[in-house]
Amino acid sequence: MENNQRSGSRGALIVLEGLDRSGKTSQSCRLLSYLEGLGHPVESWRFPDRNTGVGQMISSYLANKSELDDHAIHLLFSANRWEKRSLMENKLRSGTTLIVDRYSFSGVAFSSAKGLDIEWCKKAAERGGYGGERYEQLEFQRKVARSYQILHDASWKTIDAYLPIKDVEKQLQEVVLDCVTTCQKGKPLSQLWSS
Ligand code: Z5A
Ligand code: MG
Repeated sequence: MENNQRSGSRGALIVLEGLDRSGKTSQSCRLLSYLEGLGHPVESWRFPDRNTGVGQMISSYLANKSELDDHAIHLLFSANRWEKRSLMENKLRSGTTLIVDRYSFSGVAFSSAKGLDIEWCKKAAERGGYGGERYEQLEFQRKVARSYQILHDASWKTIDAYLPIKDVEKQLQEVVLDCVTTCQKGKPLSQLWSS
C-alpha cells in the first residue's frame, strides 16, 4: 500500500451503467474473470448493496413492499453508497481495481426521470452514489435514458448493449484495460460533479 501511495499508482474505478436488463451484471462477471486472469487485483461490487440495513429498506421499496417519498429514496440510495465510500477509497488507493455495477449516475438518472431536479439530485448527496420491480416500465426507462444522455461526460465510454454478449465483452475489455493502465500510471482520484 505504501509503495502504491508513493508512486500515485492506484486501482481503477470502473462503473457499469445502463438501462434495466442491458447486461451490466453479466459483463461485470466477465470483466472480473478477465482482469483476474491478467493478474490484476480486482473486486466486483454492485449498488444498491442490499445487504446493509439501508440496502434492505431500498430493496423493500423496489419490490413495492413499502412507500417512500421520492426525495427520501434518493437519499437512501446515496446513503447506501456513503456506507461503502471509505472502503472504496482505501481499496482504490491500495491498487485494487473495482468493477461497480451501477453507481451515482443511476442515482441521478432514476430520480431525475421521476421529476426531481437533476442539479438537486447531484448536489443533495453525491458530492464529497420488466418484470416485478418498481422502475421496470418502458416509458419510465425512456426518461431514464434521457437523463443518462444529460449526465454523459468525457469520463464515459459507451458500448452498444444490443450487440452480441461476446462483442460487448470484447469492447469492454479494451476500454477497461486502457483505464486500468492509466490509473496504474498515477491518474489522481477525483470527485464527481465537483465544479
Ligand atoms: N437505482 C436507483 O434508482 N438509484 C440508485 O442510486 C441505484 C439504483 C444505484 C435496481 O437495480 C434498481 O435500482 C434499478 C435502478 C435503481 N432500477 N430498476 N429497475 P439493479 O442493478 O439491481 O437491477 P437492474 O439493473 O434493473 O436489472 P438487472 O436485472 O440487474 O439487469 P442487468 O444487470 O443490466 O442485465 P443482466 O442481468 O446482465 O442481463 C439481463 C439478461 O440479458 C440476462 O438473461 C442475460 O443473459 C441477457 N443478456 C446480457 N447481455 C446480452 C446481450 N448482449 N445480448 C443478449 N442477451 C444478453
Ligand atoms: Mg444487474
